[in-house]
Amino acid sequence: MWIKRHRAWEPPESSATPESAWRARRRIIKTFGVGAAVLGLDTGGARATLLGRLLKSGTQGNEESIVIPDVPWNDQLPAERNGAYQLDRALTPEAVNATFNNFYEFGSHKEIWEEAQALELSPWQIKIDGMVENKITIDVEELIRRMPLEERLYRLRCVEAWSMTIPWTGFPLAELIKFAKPLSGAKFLRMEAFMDKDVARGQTQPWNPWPYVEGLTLAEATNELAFIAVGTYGHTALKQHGAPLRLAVPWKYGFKSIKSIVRFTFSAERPVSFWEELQGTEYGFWANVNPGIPHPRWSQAREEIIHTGEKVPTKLYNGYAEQVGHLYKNINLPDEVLYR
Ligand SMILES: Nc1nc2c(c(=O)[nH]1)N[C@H]1C(S)=C(S)[C@@H](COP(=O)(O)O)O[C@H]1N2
Ligand SMILES: [Mo]
Repeated sequence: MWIKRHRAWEPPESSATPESAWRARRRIIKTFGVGAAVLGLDTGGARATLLGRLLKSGTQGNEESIVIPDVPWNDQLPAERNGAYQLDRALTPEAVNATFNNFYEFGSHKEIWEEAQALELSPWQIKIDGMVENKITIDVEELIRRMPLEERLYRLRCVEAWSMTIPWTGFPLAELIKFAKPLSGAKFLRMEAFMDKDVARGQTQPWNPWPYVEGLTLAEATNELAFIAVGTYGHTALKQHGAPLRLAVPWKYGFKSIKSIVRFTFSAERPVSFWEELQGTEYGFWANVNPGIPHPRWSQAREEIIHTGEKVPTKLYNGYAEQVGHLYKNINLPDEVLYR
């Protein structure tokens, strides 16, 4: 039986069924008149079919969701593609990616693109602070103009066992770190998203530890794969993808890739991330993709490629072991900590 009562304190991402599945299921029940009691006895197989149906029905895309923000740095894009990052599958159509998002500031379901349009991108200040030489508050436009932009094709694997592929435009996080000049004692980078209850209704939910926070070790943050995206599909990033600045760390579960960042803080202490604070045993600080380490309540062995309905085996580090595997060789932590 896969139906699980949603408790008010519990974030949707910690439930085996994403919020949108509940809504889709209610639609299915309405359409076909199937009683909840009958569905309550569903087997795992029926669950997979139902989730598959949701992923397909919820991911046909909507061209209207592609609203390119009108910002002064639009002239910086597109940028040349860095061919070093190849995909083993097709790019997800933009209308699909732009319609199916996780961005809890705007709601705990997937269809937040319209709400997210309320985000004001300009002016947008970025604060760099903590253990750095160059403590600074800088306009995002100035920062983007200073950074070397390129395009990269990355996979994204959500902990909810679906995946997509996205062409990001942006710059290596290592470039921002070079600009900040961390002091020798700095070991971690904490990133914080915007906070504005008037714009983001999700932030009025008192049970969530707003603002959204994420963190990396400096070794991870300076790895070549760690990328700050300012664009998607060759233009300025859509608001629903986390404009104006969003992290892309494709070897980690999607929740690590924090959207709409306003602050980078360097520290000696490990920061506590948003999901870790909510449910640390299920969504930890490390969150490296590993098909062999299940989430406490479901398997991570496979993933559904959204829009295609195709289910494929998940790869260690989401297929990026060559770039990041060495980072974890000498870390003496249990697998349930490093990969969850
Ligand atoms: N600020 C913020 N960043 C966030 C989230 C969020 O709710 N708020 N959700 C995360 C999760 S769970 C995922 S899977 C990805 C989804 O990115 P996408 O919507 O661009 O595909 O964003 C991540 N970054
Ligand atoms: Mo996610």
